[in-house]
Amino acid sequence: MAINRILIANRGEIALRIHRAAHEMGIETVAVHSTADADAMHVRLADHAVCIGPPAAAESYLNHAAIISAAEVAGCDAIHPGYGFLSENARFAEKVEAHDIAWIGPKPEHIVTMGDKVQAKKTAGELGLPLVPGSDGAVSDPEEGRKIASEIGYPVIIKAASGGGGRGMKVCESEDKIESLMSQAGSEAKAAFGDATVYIEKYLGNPRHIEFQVFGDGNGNAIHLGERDCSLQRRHQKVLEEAPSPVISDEERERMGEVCAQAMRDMGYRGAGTIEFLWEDGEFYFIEMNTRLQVEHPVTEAITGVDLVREQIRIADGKPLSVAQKDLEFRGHAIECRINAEDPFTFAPSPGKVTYYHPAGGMHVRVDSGLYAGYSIPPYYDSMIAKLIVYGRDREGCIMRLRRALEEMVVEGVKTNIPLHRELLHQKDVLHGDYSIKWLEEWLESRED
Ligand code: MV4
Repeated sequence: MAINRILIANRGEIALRIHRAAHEMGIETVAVHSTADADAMHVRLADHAVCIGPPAAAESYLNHAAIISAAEVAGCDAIHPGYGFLSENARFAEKVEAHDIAWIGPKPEHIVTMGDKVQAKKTAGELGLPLVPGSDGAVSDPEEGRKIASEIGYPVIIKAASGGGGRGMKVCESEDKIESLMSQAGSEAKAAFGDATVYIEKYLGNPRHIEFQVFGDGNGNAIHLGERDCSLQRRHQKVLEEAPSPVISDEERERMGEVCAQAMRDMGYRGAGTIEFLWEDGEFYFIEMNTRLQVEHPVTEAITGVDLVREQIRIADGKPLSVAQKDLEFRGHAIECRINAEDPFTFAPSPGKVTYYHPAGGMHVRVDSGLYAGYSIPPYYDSMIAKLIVYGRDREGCIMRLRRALEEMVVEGVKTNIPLHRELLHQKDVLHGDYSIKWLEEWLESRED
């Protein structure tokens, strides 16, 4: 049973993050990589490395057979999928388990449920999570859509059941457009996801994106680790995340966190999960649940002291959660800046050779990155090259330290969004925690002139 060797089915900073947690537990690691990633830091540090295919992710990081064969050949007893790629692929998770390899992730059935947004919402409602008012499940004909929309009131939003991450959504302001927007949303969803199913919700005009981190042992024990505020985003890409949210009181956290934890107990949820809410005028509205470790998990680690990847591995190994809810304390404030290799004005990706690299350091400063001087950032994957995570006793102290860390950080040879983060951390609204999901895009537009 015990896990002795983990295959890391991912790349970049998260592959390194998983390697570090494994080695701290005395567990060996096997990196699988594409030909484009042969020189990656996590490949160098892993105990073994297996090249599984060409640069295109579909033929390497998404190649079930190549990854499972590598696990068999290298004698791995567990697979960690990281985020993205195969992390929320239930069929892959099932195959892994069918090969008697531990899947470091949720039960496949829960990945399936939460992957279908209509099912997810139904399940969340049954588990007592507050929902955005809307259709009770899928809406198939325009007549039904018109009826529901007039009941909840315009504006409404039409969403694809197989969507998520903002893809396939249409805002509808008035009844005369509902029919055409429903059919548009349906055909776009069919083209993008092979599933035309849509549902309808009240459109919230100016919400915050607040998500709760949860963890279950798969046997009915579960905890929450507080919330993260991820409202600062551009085109559904988060730019900066923080914990705790500047707008959530200790009482609200305890209340909503407990609702989330109880829901996970009732489900028998296993592993790491994130329950996403829109928050407006003091109310939470469930939108989706992510059945994976998230990019921004380190801000939760900073304020709780819990190593979330270690916890994932322990649970996959059949061990109990290492911390009880009553022993969890939320202390201080943490902010993460996602550092991307991109033009800070046009956002065009900027791959290429890193000629000089100086990460920030000092007290309470964490840089999760596989970057080094001489490394060539390949053009085939996500542009995120580092995460800068800073902790402070309070939000103001955290921001002052983060500004200092951003001053120190140097990446040469490629363009990065470090200048954007420096500017962002001087904006009055950001300093006051006064922002919604619309703030960043509006600020970027106003900055252009
Ligand atoms: C919404 C919404 C407003 N009202 N639902 C976008 C991603 C997907 N997870 C859900 N999304 C939204 N759902 C209702 N009823 C606005 C968004 C949304 C959004 C949500 C979170 C973070 C950033 C966002 C950016 C644009 C729209």
